[in-house]
Amino acid sequence: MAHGFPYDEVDPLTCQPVSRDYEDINNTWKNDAMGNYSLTLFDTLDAFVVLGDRQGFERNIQLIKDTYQDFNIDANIQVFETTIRVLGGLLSAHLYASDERRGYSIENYDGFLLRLAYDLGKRLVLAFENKSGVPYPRTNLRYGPQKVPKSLQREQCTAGITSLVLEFGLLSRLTNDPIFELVSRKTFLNIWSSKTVLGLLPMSVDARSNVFTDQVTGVGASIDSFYEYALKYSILFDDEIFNDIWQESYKALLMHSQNSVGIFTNIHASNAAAAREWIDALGAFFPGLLVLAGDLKNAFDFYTVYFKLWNTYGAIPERWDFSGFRWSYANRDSKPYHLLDSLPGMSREETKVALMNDAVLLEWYPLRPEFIESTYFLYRATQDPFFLRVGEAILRRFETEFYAPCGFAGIDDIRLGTRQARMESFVLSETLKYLYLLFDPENDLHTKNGAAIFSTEAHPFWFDDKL
Ligand code: DMJ
Ligand code: CA
Repeated sequence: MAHGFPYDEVDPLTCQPVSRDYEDINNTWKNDAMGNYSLTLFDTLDAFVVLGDRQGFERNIQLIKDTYQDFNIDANIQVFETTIRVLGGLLSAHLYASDERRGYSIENYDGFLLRLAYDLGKRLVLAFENKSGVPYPRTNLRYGPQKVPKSLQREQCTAGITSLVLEFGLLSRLTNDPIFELVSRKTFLNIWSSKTVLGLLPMSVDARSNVFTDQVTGVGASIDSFYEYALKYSILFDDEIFNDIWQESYKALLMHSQNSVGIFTNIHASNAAAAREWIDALGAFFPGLLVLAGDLKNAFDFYTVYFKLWNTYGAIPERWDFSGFRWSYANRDSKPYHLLDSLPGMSREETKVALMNDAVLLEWYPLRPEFIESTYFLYRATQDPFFLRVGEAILRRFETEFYAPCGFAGIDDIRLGTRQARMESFVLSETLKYLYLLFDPENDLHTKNGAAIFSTEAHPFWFDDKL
């Protein structure tokens, strides 16, 4: 806050504020979550609650009140990112500020966070005014989606289309304005109705024509939160249709995508043919979701693969090629370090080189939360101290390698250890939140909250008719 506010982020290495300039914000796809709207602060409001810092919570809410009357900002933003980070942050903070049962309600709170969320929602919902039937990936907060260059409005993905439904659903129910839930739910159900005979959805979509651009599917980038929000929407709003979608789609994954060591691998959605033998850092959320679904065995099997990656790299590579490796679960319980055997015909040394040079397909690690998130959920479900030790190893890396003068810096190339001049908002909103909660069994969120569900950006949501 000292160095970054009111900008979106702070450069953890130089302590300079980071924002996209006007040119950048209107033309490029990089740094898509930014919007010149104090991104990190909105994304982090409920983290103060998690830390038990009531004063910080109130102080920053007041700061937002003094700074933001609306989102009338000339910025081309990414609809999914703004929804999960800013709208989600606002909704969660509003719930805490207004609900006396959770212990963080604010005296004389006038509901302005919800009004701000409503203002943002009305701007975001314009993205659905696309005659193709799927939302535009981007919109301009002041002028609407038509202002965004057409070249940036083509590439959509299944996650981007379907995972607005939790935040939009909650916004509708809290404001009594049905439009948000109506359009996002309808779009979710529409795309689900175009699933293949195997019960799977491809993940790349052309937003102009609403056709899938290829048949590849998996559980990581571009489709991850489709699965997540099918299940979480069904739980938050007690919705049977969404529960059926979760059940059916997960069954299809188990049947066609899971390989013999528990990896959910990429396949063709129409015929289950193998495709692209890699997993990505985003897919590491899936074990945590399986905990919520009550499938601990498959959660642990898939988790173990990511655990091995963490042990090898001290990070999770953004994308990692597992073809050619021989896996063994023989010593899983006693020696989880030895899960990945050497490559056939290779010495230990050669294996090391292969792991470093060949297997890493995308080499960065921006301190993403997913592996930590699954560690947290597995610990909550099993109370197995193994997960605390994993958490400790992660924590040590934050205290040393990732530590920076103004926050924590991601890694540009995990093979070289070069640092990123970047701390994305999810580092505070998710990564450190899950890490903190892992070591805080008495946290209000565990003891006082009753049933709260984490959004895909780790914002606690709950809903009942009393709100
Ligand atoms: C976050 O914005 C969310 O967790 C999202 O679901 C995936 N990408 C980042 C974290 O990796
Ligand atoms: Ca997520």
